[in-house]
Amino acid sequence: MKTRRHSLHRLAGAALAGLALLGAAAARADGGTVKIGVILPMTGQQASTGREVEAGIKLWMAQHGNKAGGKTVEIVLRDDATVPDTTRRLAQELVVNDKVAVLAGFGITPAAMATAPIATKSQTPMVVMAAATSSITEASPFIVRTSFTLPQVSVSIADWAAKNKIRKVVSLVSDYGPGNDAEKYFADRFTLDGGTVVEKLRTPLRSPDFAPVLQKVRDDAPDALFVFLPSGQGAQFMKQFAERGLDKAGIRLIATGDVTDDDQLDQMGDVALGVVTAHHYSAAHPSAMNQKFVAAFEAANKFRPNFMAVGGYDGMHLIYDALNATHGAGGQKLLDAMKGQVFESPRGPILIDAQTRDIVQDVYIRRVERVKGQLYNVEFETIASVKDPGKSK
Ligand code: VNL
Repeated sequence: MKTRRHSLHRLAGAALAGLALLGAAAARADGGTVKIGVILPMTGQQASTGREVEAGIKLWMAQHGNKAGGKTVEIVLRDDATVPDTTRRLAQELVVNDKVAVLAGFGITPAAMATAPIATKSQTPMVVMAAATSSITEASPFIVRTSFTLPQVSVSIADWAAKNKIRKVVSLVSDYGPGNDAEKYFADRFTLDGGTVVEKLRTPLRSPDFAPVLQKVRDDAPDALFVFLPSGQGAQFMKQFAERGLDKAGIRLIATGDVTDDDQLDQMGDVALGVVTAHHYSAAHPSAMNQKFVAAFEAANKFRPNFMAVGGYDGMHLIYDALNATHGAGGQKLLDAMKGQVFESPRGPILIDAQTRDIVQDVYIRRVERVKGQLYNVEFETIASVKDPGKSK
C-alpha cells in the first residue's frame, strides 16, 4: 500500500486514476463496500416519483457522507419504467450479480409486490420508500416501509369530513391496490361517522381520462368529492375539475395528499385553493428540521421536495442507522436493526413498528393556501402517531 501510494504520488499525470485506486484501497481498509440496489420509475408515467425519491436519497448522502457501519455505501440505481416484470428482473439481478445488501425504492405497489418473493428468498431487507398499499408489508417478512399507507390518511380525512358538515360524498380512486385501500377505508370510516358514500368511481392507473367520471360527480351533486390518485396525476385532475366547473358547482374537494402533491401543486393554480387533504408530509411543515431539509433540497434540485423525496431520505436514514448498529452486517441482522427504529423525519416523528415493519407517523389535515406567492399544503390539525389501520384486523 505504502509503495503504491508513493508511486502514485509521483505520477502527476495520473491524478484521476490515482484517486480511484486510493478510493478502492480506502474501501478495503475500512471493511469494503455495501451496495444498496434502488429500483425506481425513472422513465414513463411515474417518472416524477423516481426523480423525487432519487433526489431524497442523494440529499441524505450529500449531508451524511457515504460511510455507514464502517463500510462505503454505494447506490446502484435501476429504472423499471413502472413495469412490474422489469422490477422483478432487476431485483433478481441486483441480488445475484451485484450482491446488494438492501433492495430499496419501489414507486408503485405492483413493483413492490413483484419484488417481495425475491426479498424473502434471498433474505435481503427491502425498504419500500414510495408505494403505499397496506398489504405490501405482509408480502414479505423482509419488507420495511418509510412511505405511508392509504388507510392511514383516508381514515383521517373521513373523520375530518364528518366533523365538518359533509354528509354525502362521492369517491374517486385510481383502480389498483392503493385506490382499493383509499376507497374502502374512507367509506368504512365515513359511514361509521354517520355519512354516506353515494357513488364509488374509479379511473385506470394508466392514462386516466377524468372527464366522464367528473360528469357523474356533477350529476350526483354530493357535498364533497373524495379523491385518491397516485403522485403525478393531480395536476391533470385539477385542470379537468376546473374545466367541468365543479369548483363553481359547490362540490367541495377533499383528498389524500397525493392529489395536492408538492411536486405539482404550485402549477395547479387557483382551483387548488382551499382543497383539504390528509397526509403525512407537506413541504410547509413548520419544524426546524423540515425547513432545513426543504432549503437544502431546493438548493440541490430545481424543484420542491414532495412526500416521495422524504420517503427516500428517511429510507436512507433507516438503512444508515441499521448499518451502524450492525457494523455493516446484512440479512436478518440488518433487518432486525431496522425494526423499532424511532427518529425525527422532516415530516415529524416516525417509528418503524417492530411487529408490522410498517411506519407509524403523525397525519396532518392541510388546506391549500398561497404562502409568499406559492401554493402550499398548510397543516392545521395533527392526528398523532397513526398506525396503519389495515393492520389492526
Ligand atoms: C402508490 C401510492 C403510488 C401512492 C403513488 O404514486 C402514490 C402505490 C406514484 O402504492 O402505487 O402517490
